[in-house]
Amino acid sequence: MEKSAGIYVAGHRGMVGSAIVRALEAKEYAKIIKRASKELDLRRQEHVERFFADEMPEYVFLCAAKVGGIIANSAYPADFMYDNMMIQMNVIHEAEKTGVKKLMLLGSSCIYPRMAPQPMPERCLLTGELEKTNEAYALAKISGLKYCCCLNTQYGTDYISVMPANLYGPNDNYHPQHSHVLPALIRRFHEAKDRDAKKVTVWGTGKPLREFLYVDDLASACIFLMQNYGQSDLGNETVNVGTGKEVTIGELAELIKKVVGFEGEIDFDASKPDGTPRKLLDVRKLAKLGWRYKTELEEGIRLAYRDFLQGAGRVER
Ligand code: GFB
Repeated sequence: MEKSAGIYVAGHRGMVGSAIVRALEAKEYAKIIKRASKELDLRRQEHVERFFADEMPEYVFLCAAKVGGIIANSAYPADFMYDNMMIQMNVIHEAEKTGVKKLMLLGSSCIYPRMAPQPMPERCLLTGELEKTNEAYALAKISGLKYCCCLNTQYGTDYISVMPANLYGPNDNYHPQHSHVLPALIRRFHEAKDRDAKKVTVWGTGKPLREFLYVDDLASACIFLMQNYGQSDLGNETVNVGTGKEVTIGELAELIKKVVGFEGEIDFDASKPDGTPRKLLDVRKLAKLGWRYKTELEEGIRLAYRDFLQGAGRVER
């Protein structure tokens, strides 16, 4: 990626897109193209067509997506499927039509089968049933990934995809019901501390295992891969991005409790879904290419809590 190239970051206001913009700016990329969703609705084909014809970006980071935690995914499967399918098909299709040199699609580790071997290598995609709570989102992401592969095969493009572990960090969504576990618990422990509450409720049994990646580390991996990885290197496969480490939800809750400074007890509400029991990414492919994460979980939670405190009052975008 040349420093003067036109680089479109789709979804630049979201947690991932904003981290990629920060990383590109730090590396002095001069022409970052951005559009807020109010200015450009990526679900509308003719709008996307016009935007690509006008701007002619050379590189695209496709971070725009409808995302959410386990309850949002289960409650709004139709929206998760429609919005993500439309955004991806429109953007990737127009990229190919207008000759974008390289495109990166951002997905998630939930695309792999619920009972995949652990840690999950890229090649276990489509070898088993998906986790029901996020099937719609996973199917949309798998379609986007496969559409990139189809274009690479048919038209010789170089469109790649990355599948990160559960992300967290600045600009996260702290909505009490719709967010992911880490920001949800930061908010819940913080509010409990403020109210001098005796207990905080954590959903599920606390036993599922999750791998968490600080979003600035993901952004660094994305720019690294955009520069050092092409679809032909690994035969059209996606690339996992994670730490290779996991914690139980119970352990995560204890860590957040410590960082926030809450002194009461933790209660588990087993009437809420646990979701997939485990989803640890096999990150050997990325390690072989020469990238490793920097931010350990406790340090990352401290940074995320600082972001939460700075944005107090902002709960959902
Ligand atoms: O973060 P989360 O919603 O995502 O939930 P998933 C992870 C685990 O944390 C589940 C538990 O076992 C939840 O039961 N949990 C405990 C909580 N307390 C809470 C809470 O207050 N809020 C939330 N949200 N969870 C999502 C997928 O799955 O992960 C998406 O639905 C996407 O498609 C995303 O892949 C990264 O890891 O279960």
